Amino acid sequence: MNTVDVCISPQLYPVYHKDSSIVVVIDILRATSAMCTAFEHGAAKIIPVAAIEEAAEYKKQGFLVGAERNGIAIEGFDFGNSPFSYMTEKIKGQTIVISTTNGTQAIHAARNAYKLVIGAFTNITALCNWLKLQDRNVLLLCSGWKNKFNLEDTLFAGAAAGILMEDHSLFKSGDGALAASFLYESAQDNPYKYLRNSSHTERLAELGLKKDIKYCFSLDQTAVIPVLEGKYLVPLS
Ligand code: 3SL
Repeated sequence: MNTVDVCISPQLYPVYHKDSSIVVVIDILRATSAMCTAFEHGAAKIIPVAAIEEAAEYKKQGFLVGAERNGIAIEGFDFGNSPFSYMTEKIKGQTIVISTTNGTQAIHAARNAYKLVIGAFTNITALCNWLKLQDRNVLLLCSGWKNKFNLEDTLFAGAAAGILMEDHSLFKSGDGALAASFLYESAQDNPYKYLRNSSHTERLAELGLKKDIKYCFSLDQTAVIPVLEGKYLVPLS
């Protein structure tokens, strides 16, 4: 039987890696939520890059580029990491480049997975329905914060693992999936409130970004599942 498990940090990814697994990269606040939003608003492809220098090279070549570090949009680029900044006609049909503190680092770490897809509360139902049909191991990879555990990614991992484990014939659960699903059970009535003292919620709130946090916890804003093909994220067809 296939397994669903949760890896709480990109640093631990090599320990969890299996050649046959689908990896779901998660950065709820805010990278993977922003990526889903960009596709929902018509972006054709996203090139996720780990290094700012690489993002700057793409900018020189004329690409639209989003770049963020520590929650702050980097000067000289077109977007930061707010999902709202990707709700624009400007990105329709475009290949855009994104570099973020943790999310694009996690994508980079897992880029050689059998298949890498992007997860967020904003695409959770479409993502889980698709994962159930794949007959594959699933690893929910949390981007965390600078390789540390973070609450919001693990909550999402718990929500997704809970959905995948509903049908006991589909997945065996690793302890990471069990722990994350127990955590989500205690948060699900009001995840936003549950997170109010968490480090990145406080960081974004101090930057005046509470609206982003609320949006990133809204369910099913899109049915798009971004998948990595070579260096590009594209909508799964
Ligand atoms: O860590 C990341 O990749 C970002 O999502 C962080 S932030 O929400 O833009 O601050």
